[in-house]
Amino acid sequence: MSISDRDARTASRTVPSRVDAVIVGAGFSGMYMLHRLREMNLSAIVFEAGGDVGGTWYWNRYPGARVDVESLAYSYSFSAELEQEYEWLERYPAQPEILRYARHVADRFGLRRDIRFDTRVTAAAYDEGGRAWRVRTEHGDVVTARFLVMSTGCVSVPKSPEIPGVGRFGGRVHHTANWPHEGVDLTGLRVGVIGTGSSGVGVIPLIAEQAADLTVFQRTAAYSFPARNRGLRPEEIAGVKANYRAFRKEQRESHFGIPVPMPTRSALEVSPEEREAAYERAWEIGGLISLMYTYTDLYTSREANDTAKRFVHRKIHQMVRDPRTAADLCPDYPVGTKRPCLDTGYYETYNRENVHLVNLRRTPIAEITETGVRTSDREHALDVIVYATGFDAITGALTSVDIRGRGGVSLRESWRTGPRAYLGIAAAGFPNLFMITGPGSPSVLSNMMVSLEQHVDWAAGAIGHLERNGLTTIEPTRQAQDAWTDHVDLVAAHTLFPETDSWYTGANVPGKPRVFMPYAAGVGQYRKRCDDIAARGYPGFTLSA
Ligand code: N01
Repeated sequence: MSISDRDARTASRTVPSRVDAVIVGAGFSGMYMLHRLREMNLSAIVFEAGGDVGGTWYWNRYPGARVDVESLAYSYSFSAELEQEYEWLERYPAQPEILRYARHVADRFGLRRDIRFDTRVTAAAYDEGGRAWRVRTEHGDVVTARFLVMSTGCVSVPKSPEIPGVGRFGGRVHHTANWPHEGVDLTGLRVGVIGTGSSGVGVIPLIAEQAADLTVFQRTAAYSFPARNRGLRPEEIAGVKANYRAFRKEQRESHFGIPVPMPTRSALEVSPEEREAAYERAWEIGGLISLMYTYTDLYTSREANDTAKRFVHRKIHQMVRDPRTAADLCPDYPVGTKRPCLDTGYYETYNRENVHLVNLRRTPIAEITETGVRTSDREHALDVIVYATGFDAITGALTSVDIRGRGGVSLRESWRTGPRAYLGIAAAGFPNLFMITGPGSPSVLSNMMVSLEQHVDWAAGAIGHLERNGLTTIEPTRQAQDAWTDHVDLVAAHTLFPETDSWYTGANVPGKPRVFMPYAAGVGQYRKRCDDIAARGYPGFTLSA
């Protein structure tokens, strides 16, 4: 057990009855929020369902779990000392390295003393008379706080696989988002993986190396780009560290929170040869956005997107020997409209003798049985089922807490037809509630580190504004919230995103309203807008004394 583990477990379970702020979640956003509030001499307590800091990186421990943004960019910018002293090892670090970073930050800034681990927040109700939130936990703690910050993350509520017979299977069952801390030995076993999003694409090549036999159950094929992961060279680390301020500025002003040159031309204005060469170069560089950043219109024009789609299909056919398997692995939707995956050897894994792909579009799963998975044509006998079936994303963690604002109105109920949040951070009827990277903000369409720092800074700025001006509450007007929600929809409507069923639109969760949730105009533009609103004294918000 590491020192961090020990500290986390022995941390005091004393819970103050009153604080300035309750923060829900001790992932990267909750940790930074705590740090910011402390700097402002405000008291805060963090409740965290997991046993340590790290959020998504605490839970998602499956083999192959890696970040898809480069480490030197996927890191906090708030402390120059932290930036300089921390040594990243890989371009795209695996889960243990990122968790190590989260723990380092918790230790370095002494965060754990204000975090209560293994404590899930169940409810939060706004008391209009007392102008405070009353927050309840699963252990019966009740804390009164002026501010409630939901740092609950965008992919933190695993989606249950809605397949008949799920509870019947007699073998071992694992979900990638809740992987056993002690690891899982799959040597010599018959394993089935259901789901081929980022988690499936990450875990499949490594399970294939261990298991006697691996069957992949694919409903929707993923676009996966090569990660080209490698160790970082000392000179490139030194180069970024020497210029970190300029690098961070570029990140903040960029579209995705990742500094890369913006494309300037349409995919349709160049010759096929030139286009092919550009896509080849992007494929060689690898990473999440190289290919999607080759031309200006890959997210907005079907015709342009089709050129990239055909390129990736050709690549898949080059990598996968069996033509039928290769064809099954080729997605039919526009590239990039579901979150693309990054992989190391994903497609090549299907050339192994012990790996079989089941195309669920052709032979859907009928049920899970005691001994395996029965598809429409046959039974697949298994020892282990791994669900890589994703998350109730973006809103799931917010609506899983019973949050009630003015008049006892429930956030869950008021979002029944889709989430509504001004700037994606605050909701009308819920004073002093901040949702870090909430629906209607760039969130998952960006480097989350950049977006969560910006939201935390903005929330801290708003709280500071109240403090300095003797005000008690901040709350968006319904009019501003409606206008923002319409604007988010309008921006999305100019892109190809809403055309594809994905967790961005809630289409992966049966019964969830189908709304494209992230704000697609980019983090640079979004930040300007948020800063402008703060500078002008928070138009669109009601501030009360
Ligand atoms: O989840 P997903 P994920 N029967 O929703 C399938 C981040 N992340 O955990 O598309 C059969 O993408 C589902 O099929 P379909 C990243 O932002 C990052 O993989 O609904 N199949 C799909 O194939 C990512 O995008 C990293 O038809 C079922 C898969 O399960 C996000 O988290 C790593 C099914 C779910 O894919 C989510 O990724 C991991 C059913 N009943 C995650 N239900 C990195 O940074 C679902 N599926 C590298």
